[in-house]
Amino acid sequence: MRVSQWLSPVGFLLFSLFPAHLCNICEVSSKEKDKLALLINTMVNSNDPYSSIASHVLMALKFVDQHYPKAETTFLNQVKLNIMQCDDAVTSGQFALDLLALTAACQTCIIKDYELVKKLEQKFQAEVDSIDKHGHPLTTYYQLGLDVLAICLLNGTYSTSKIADLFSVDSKKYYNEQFSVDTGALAVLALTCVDRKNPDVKEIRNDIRMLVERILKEIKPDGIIGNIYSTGRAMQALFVTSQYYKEKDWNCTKTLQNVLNHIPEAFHRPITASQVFPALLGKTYLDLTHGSCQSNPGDLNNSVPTITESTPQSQENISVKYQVVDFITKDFKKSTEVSVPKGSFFLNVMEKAQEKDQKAFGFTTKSSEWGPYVTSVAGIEASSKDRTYWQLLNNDQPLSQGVADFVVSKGDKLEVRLSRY
Ligand code: B12
Ligand SMILES: *[C@@H]1O[C@H](CO)[C@@H](O)[C@H](O)[C@H]1NC(C)=O
Ligand SMILES: *[C@@H]1O[C@H](CO)[C@@H](O)[C@H](O)[C@H]1NC(C)=O
Ligand SMILES: *[C@@H]1O[C@H](CO)[C@@H](O)[C@H](O)[C@H]1NC(C)=O
Ligand SMILES: *[C@@H]1O[C@H](CO)[C@@H](O)[C@H](O)[C@H]1NC(C)=O
Repeated sequence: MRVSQWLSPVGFLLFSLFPAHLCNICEVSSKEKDKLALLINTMVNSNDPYSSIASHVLMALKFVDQHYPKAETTFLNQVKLNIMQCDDAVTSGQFALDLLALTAACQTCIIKDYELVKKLEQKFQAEVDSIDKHGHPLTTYYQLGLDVLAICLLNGTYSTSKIADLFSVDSKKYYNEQFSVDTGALAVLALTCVDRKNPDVKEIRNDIRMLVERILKEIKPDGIIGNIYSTGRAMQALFVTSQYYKEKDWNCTKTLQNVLNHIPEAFHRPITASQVFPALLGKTYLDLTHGSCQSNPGDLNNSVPTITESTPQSQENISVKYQVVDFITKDFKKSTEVSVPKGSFFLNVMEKAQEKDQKAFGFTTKSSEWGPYVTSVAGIEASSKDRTYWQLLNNDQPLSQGVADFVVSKGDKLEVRLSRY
């Protein structure tokens, strides 16, 4: 059922196929159409040089009937470059994303000619070997989900029993204090692809059932699943697994409405916009191999609506607490209180503390598609080799945003805590 052509008034033609009984949105207000257009705008105007943005945007644009030749060419070249580097440093998950992006962009010849699926299988095998040897993958289970999804969609070879075993629900894989909805949802998509190509493998279906059950438990009263940034991925997982739960278990309309309500402010980065986008059209990564690869010039009208947001300007200062804790050795703990202008970010608090005491609060960051990633504090470096990271918390709760995105409030008890993952 074609539900709507949401964006036609602004010149976009978007075809959305919601699973009819789950998320039957027949009326979308013009404000919401504008919001989808805003996400597209954020994606196509990105000039951040990160290959994960390029691949995610190409995947998202697959579901838009409108073409953006300039952006598509730039992103595609970036993906090709990343692939042709043949760099061992390209992680398995990024390589998988690149292959999915090539598929979305109808570049299947490249995949065949350069035997890229075989290369991905090798990278995936290296992850599995690491699990056998060290008890954890080279990267993360999230990336293993990307690997299996791409290998499966591109008809690579794999053993269903090994995959069932790999994604079985146990704490090491999906929990880092909390259940990772992102990781669980991606595993569901990967396992569902495998299940569709190899029906009746009991263990695969059992994994899916347990993961779906776990994801349903993360639905908040307002419809958000996990946090706002995992909701799109979780929606994709629930779209393809409706046989595993009852209609009353998930009010899809509520979830969709709430995500739309968070546009634009929560999705101002191209990476967040492109990750949430497919679900808002009722699409999933399993649809990447469907649909035509013929170009459809459509009506080229790129006028983009703007939503004006008033950001309150105030001179008021607020005071927050801030502490740095090495939770691994328990050897280091230092706290302070700083005053920052209202509306400041976590990063501003860290800078203020650093000015006061370079030794205790000095820090370094590395830029990424999600903004700055905190790499060291007080001279203590986090390391992916030791699987440690500087975790961000407020009032003892882990944050769902990075230091450059989280806005602090009066009285907050902020913390950076060296932790394991
Ligand atoms: C695995 C993972 C981690 C691992 C990364 C370990 C590793 N070496 O791979 C660890 C546990 C370290 C981690 C940490 C954090 N993460 Co994280 N992480 C993920 C997850 C599940 C998968 C990332 C991935 O493998 N991508 C695939 C590969 C191919 O892409 P990549 O670009 O190479 O991935 C790198 C970045 O994603 C980066 N990264 C991971 N998380 C974050 C968060 C921030 C703010 C930054 C700047 C970078 C970053 O680490 C990856 C490896 O280098 C994503 C979910 C998602 N939707 O992407 C969340 C996610 C990206 N993380 C998130 C968050 C909030 C955090 C933390 C801020 C949590 C916290 N309270 O401390 C911290 C970062 C703190 C800091 N030091 O600045 C959010 C970001 C939301 C947002 N709008 O910013 C996401 C979307 C999860 C969510 N739904 O909340 N994360
Ligand atoms: C593009 O669409 C907008 C909004 O519908 C319209 O006002 C404008 O005239 C169109 N521009 C062109 C070149 O078609
Ligand atoms: C994978 O195999 C299926 C069934 O044989 C086929 O329809 C599909 O086109 C193949 N996909 C790719 C990307 O090769
Ligand atoms: C689902 O949520 C929407 C929006 O919050 C609400 O209007 C609707 O009544 C809910 N439907 C069901 C079946 O609970
Ligand atoms: C807030 O702090 C700044 C810098 O410390 C200072 O210049 C300003 O006067 C303060 N504003 C108020 C309202 O106290």
